[in-house]
Amino acid sequence: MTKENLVTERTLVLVKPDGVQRGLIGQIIARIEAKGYSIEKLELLNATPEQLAAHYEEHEGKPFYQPLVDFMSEGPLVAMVATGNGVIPGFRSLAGTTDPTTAAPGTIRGDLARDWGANVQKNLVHGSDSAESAAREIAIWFPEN
Ligand code: RTP
Ligand code: MG
Repeated sequence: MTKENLVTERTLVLVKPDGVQRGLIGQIIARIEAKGYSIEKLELLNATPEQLAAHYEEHEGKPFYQPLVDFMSEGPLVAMVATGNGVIPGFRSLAGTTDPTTAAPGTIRGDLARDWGANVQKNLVHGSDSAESAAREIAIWFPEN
């Protein structure tokens, strides 16, 4: 089977409000495209409480949950569907580890983000962590499909 015949994966990427506010949308998209992934859908929007509750349901009850939802409501974010073989782990790798303080140089978080917020890590991007998460999250942010 050639690479071209493999089923194309989709992942949900968010540029979080800190990334939009800091003017980093273009740099983040450029890194995704430079890696060879494609942007299939893209929208700048203000997240609704319902979208954030659904998106972060796995974190409900954790100490950083409410600060996280508040941070994600601070301003507009960019929701994207990125596609390409291996894009789910591939984008997580491009993003770097959750804490930007220790995220590796060369990653989005390692290069472009710095420290912890008071109660939550302002780490610029979100990427789905599995095929199941991607399908669930794409339906939250692009419900028309
Ligand atoms: P993401 O879901 O945003 O792609 O990031 P992730 O998988 O690396 O991190 P996850 O554990 O799913 O946490 C979701 C987001 O919550 C914030 N967070 N803050 N202790 C903290 O301050 C803390 N822990 C998590 C981050 O914004 C993280 O990306
Ligand atoms: Mg996560």
